[in-house]
Amino acid sequence: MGLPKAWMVYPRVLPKSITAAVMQKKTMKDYFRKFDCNGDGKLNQRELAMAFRQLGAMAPGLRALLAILKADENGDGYISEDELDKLVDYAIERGYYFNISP
Ligand SMILES: [Ca+2]
Ligand SMILES: [Ca+2]
Repeated sequence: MGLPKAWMVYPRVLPKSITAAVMQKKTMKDYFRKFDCNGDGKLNQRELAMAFRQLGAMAPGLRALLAILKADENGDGYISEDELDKLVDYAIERGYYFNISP
């Protein structure tokens, strides 16, 4: 009989996918940070648009605007360090990702 197949596969697959998700978020966070071109510690729409363009966005300006609407919690029009997580969640939700080799 042996163990059910799912039982054997699950424990090996799950930790790997969690690690991948964490890596993905970290990589994307670092990626967005690089686009703070004027060094004010925040991302404005222009800087975000450049980031989304390099991620292959069809309409980076619009994508940046939508990202700000979604992730700008204090409403100042910029994505600051503590809003980066929401920005990353938004980007992943929209299907942006990095190919990270294991
Ligand atoms: Ca900036
Ligand atoms: Ca903000």
